[in-house]
Amino acid sequence: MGNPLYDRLFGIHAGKDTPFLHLPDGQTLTHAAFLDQAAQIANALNGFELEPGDRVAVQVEKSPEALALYAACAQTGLIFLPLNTGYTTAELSYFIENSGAALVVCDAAKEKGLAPVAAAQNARLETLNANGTGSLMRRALGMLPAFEPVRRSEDDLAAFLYTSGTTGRSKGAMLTQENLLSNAQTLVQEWRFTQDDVLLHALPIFHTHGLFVATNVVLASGGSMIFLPKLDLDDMLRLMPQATSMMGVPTFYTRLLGDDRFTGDLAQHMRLFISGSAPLLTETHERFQGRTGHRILERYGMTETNMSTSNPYDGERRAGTVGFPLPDVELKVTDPDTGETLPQGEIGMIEVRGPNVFQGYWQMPEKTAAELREDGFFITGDLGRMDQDGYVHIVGRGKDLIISGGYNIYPKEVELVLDDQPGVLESAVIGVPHPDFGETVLGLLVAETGQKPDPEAILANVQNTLARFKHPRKLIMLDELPRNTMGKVQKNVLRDRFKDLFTTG
Ligand code: MLC
Ligand code: AMP
Repeated sequence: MGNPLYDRLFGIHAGKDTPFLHLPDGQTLTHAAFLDQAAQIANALNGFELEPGDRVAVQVEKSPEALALYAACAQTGLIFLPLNTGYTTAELSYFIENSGAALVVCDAAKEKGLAPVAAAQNARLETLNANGTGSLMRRALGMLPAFEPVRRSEDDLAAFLYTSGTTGRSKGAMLTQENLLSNAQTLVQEWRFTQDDVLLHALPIFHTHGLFVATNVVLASGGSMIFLPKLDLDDMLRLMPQATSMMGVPTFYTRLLGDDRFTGDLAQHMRLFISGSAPLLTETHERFQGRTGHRILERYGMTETNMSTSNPYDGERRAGTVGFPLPDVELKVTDPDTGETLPQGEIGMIEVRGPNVFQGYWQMPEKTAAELREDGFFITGDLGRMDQDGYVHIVGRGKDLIISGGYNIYPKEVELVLDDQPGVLESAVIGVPHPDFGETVLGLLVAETGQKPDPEAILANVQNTLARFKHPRKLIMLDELPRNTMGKVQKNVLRDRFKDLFTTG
């Protein structure tokens, strides 16, 4: 039985002096050196007396050591729970408590704030900094670089990723080893990744895209990555000549196109550009092809399902579509009210089923039951249709969700914070088009009678509560919110009214 996740992604590279991580300073870490480091961390984790299945909540900057911690969790059977580096201590407290994390690993800068949270949870607290220092690595460095992986099966949980909820409470999506492995192996085939690939990796590694799509695909294929801490155009342009492939959210592509140094010549040798996590505008797709000759391959997925569809590697990559369901993934478009499958071509709710689909939300049986049908189909909340050639089009969202630069923001969570601000009677938070982030957050406020809330002061107030990427880019006062006859706020009216706020003038 072994430990399929560890064996098939990491163990297959044991002893190989092949490159795995190319760092921006020119250093290269081999597979063998990376696995040695992972084994040392696994030995350190082993000394913390954790049990397989325990959650390890990790909020650290992107670094080789952070990735080695992921490998070490796989090796020790611990559940890896990565968290956005932008989350505030208030947000982190929820994830740590809700998951019942037994170990919290954070940057030293966050240690003081998190100490009481970890203590309340009886969780151990260790640090890991961007440069690979910290208490965890101090301990790991004294350990043997070998560790016998803990036995696990494909049905065992490997990771929790928290996804925000429509009610404002985040939900921990439980992913098994099989969920991750099956998807990685499918994508290697579909996108023709091999050991000769060098992926330009500038995504964060706390989300599905950067971790389970990009990293797992590279691991499963035996290729290497140019591992950049974040999207930095200077680094990207400097290092692209050494890459064969790139994955990014649409903002990566609009930023590249916005830079004159990004020429067709620079991209000529590249094999593949992939986009996902948010809609890629047809206009971006066409401009990219005009500049480079490459047609970006767009795919669709989510935290709960990993990847579900992809445009073809060979064959037409159709702009404005997310391609076909992946092998082993069933996709249907249903009537959102009845759940009945609709005829091909009609717009409805996208539902998916397959080995990629998660097991449910941690300790939230009602929410799981509401979204994951007994027959295994997951109700994605995305509205779409399948055209006559089988290409899936995402046409909107049935869920009240904003996607800004590939990060998801649930308006309810922001509204709850705005409603609490002095002088505010009520608020509505919507997503409006934005040239850089695709969509951005706009807050509309109604004042209590006789009050004059100060938008600047409110924006300053939300700093400690909400991660920066969730902050409204602007707050606008309204006399009242538009409502329908049922009293429900008509967000479509607001979205229409403010749609040009950031894109013109
Ligand atoms: C950073 N900021 C953002 C932001 N990213 N604000 C809104 N939306 C975002 N996405 C904040 C910064 O804190 C900063 O605050 C200000 O906005 C401007 O920062 P920046 O320097 O322009 O941002 P940058 O660091 O360049 O980051 C932008 C980005 C990054 C788009 C490169 O957000 C990114 O890498 N996004 C990828 C997200 C991702 O991996 N999503 C996949 C989810 S998985 P200040 O204080 O300076 O104003 C998924 C499933 C699937 O969806 O299908 O893949
Ligand atoms: P997350 O919860 O962060 O995993 O975000 C998943 C959501 O991102 C999906 O439910 C979609 O709404 C959106 N998404 C991902 N890929 C695409 C895409 N290619 N086009 C449009 N939306 C996408």
